[in-house]
Amino acid sequence: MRPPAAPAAACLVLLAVTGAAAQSPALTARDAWIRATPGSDVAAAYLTLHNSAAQPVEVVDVRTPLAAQAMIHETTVNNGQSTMRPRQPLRIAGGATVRLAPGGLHIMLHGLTRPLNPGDEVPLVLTLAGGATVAVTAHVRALGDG
Ligand SMILES: [Cu+2]
Repeated sequence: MRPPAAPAAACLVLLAVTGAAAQSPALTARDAWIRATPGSDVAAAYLTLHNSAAQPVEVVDVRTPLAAQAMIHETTVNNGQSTMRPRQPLRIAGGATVRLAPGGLHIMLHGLTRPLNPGDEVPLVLTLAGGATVAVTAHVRALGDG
């Protein structure tokens, strides 16, 4: 005979998971924008991230429906040579604000599904370690505008 406690335990686990997902993450994203690059299927997105919790958070994934791939990169200049490399997962210390801005950290968008024009709005979804997501809308600016 099956112990009657098993289905009740499964129910409790399900409730716990649902409760965790409903919590709003400690990370906020704002001032998101994208530099339009005419004629290219790659673009860079910038934004400001703030972690309001005491514990660090990690951004482990970035997605947008308008690009085949999105990933956090960091540009560094060595001996006058500019290179960029993946910086994912991106760790944000408790209470810290991290700016993704031209010349440094950025979200690289590869394989744009259509050209981005100034004024367009592009949804971005950041996934944190643990599974919480943060959605933000990036506004497309013209090249040389910011
Ligand atoms: Cu890049």
